[in-house]
Amino acid sequence: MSNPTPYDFFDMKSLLSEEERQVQQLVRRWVDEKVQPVIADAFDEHRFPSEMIPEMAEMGLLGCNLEGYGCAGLNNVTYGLICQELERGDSGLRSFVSVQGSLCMFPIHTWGSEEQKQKYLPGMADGSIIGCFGLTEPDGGSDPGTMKTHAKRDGDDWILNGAKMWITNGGIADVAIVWAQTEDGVRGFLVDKGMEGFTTRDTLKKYSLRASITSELFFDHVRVPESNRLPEANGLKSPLTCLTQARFGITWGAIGAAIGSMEEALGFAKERILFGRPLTHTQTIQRRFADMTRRITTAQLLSLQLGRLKDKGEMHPTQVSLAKWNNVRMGLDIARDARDILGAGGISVEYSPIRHMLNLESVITYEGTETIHELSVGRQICDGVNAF
Ligand code: TGC
Ligand code: FAD
Repeated sequence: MSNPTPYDFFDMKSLLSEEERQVQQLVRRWVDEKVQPVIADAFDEHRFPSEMIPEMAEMGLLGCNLEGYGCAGLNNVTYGLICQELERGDSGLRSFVSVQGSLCMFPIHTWGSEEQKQKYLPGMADGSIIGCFGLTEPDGGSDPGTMKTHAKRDGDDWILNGAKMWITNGGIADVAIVWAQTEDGVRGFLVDKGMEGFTTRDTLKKYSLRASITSELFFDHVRVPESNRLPEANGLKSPLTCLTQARFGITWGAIGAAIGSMEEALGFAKERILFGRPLTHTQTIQRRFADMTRRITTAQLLSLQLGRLKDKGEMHPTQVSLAKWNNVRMGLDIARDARDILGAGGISVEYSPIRHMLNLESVITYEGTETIHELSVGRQICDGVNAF
């Protein structure tokens, strides 16, 4: 019997395959060597470190759980572990990978024509084509069914009008997956950068996800060929299905942010001498680290079982909702507590918890707010009654 360790208290490692462990180690090492030394400055400078895209692509992280077209074909648990390690670095990197893989490559892979798959997927896997996903609009992201962006058929083309807001990667994207209302319901369109009438504007002065690009997208009579419509995407269910993929990764990513925060605070508390003894020798500090360990461990086991269900094709969207709600709340609470344990130093970007905490303020809002996930779970257990 081995001693439980802080960040793997229930020996989750033993539940992973050799391949899952190896990929996790690879990404962890890369984050420690390449991301940790520079990410605080990138956050401070409000800069997405796009120079890291080729390296992430080289490691096979983009669209890693998809098959073919240059994708790595890894299982979903491995995808989750990748998200965890990236977000231990910064939510901005995990966001980039979530959007590229789960929100952009996934719909092309699932509902695209063969021509679209050949045109976009290999380039998206090797990082030469960047995608963004436009669902949210200024009038209320929680209720995308009321979207105003619309596309009208005009011969062999569609005419797209409207606007999207809060779009990750928008300003650097080569292609935007845009969800629009049509006479036949919601449909998905591949809007290429440079199409006439399509413009973007970056959202500046954010206090969260500063190492990530967030933008508005504007469509003013953009002529989109029918060949750029996702032929098999049909109704609001399609974008919501993409969200389920990305939310799954977020449940793991939040664990990474929590671990990153706790590592920093625990290292500090062991060294900080107050009242003649290290902080870790006091009862309340031990209780706080014990509580962090309890919550991280619970989240790890939740996400692992979710991943095993997903790999068997048995994962239900409301299970993802419960895990996103639980794990992001856990990550945010731990980041805040770790920030406090660091004392005044904790407000400096020199330490990671405040960065994780600020980032998680976005993560708890995007991909469905905490309330939306609570109501999704509530609806599931209360006979499907919709209380939204
Ligand atoms: P509702 O009637 O519930 O559903 C319509 C149809 O969709 C199906 N469905 C889902 N399918 C797959 N996954 C899910 N999560 C699904 N949720 C619903 C549902 O079964 C139904 O199918 P059918 O066959 O009966 O037509 O729709 P509703 O209008 O009542 O809305 C439900 C609600 C509130 C849960 C949904 O609108 C919602 O999830 N709202 C939150 C929106 C959201 O999360 N937006 C995120 C935008 S993208 C983003 O934030 C990216 S951040 C990326 C980053 O940087 O990492
Ligand atoms: P609203 O929907 O206006 O919600 C406001 C408040 O009302 C929230 O607290 C909410 O929980 C609450 N609320 C809503 N409905 C109810 C109800 N029925 N009962 C009680 N309370 C309710 N979107 C994309 O499409 N693509 C992206 O790439 C993307 N990236 C993002 C990146 C960042 C950094 C951020 C912050 C957001 C991003 N989003 C993206 C948008 C995100 O998905 C939305 O912000 C989110 O869905 C919430 O929508 P909203 O901001 O309009 O809030």
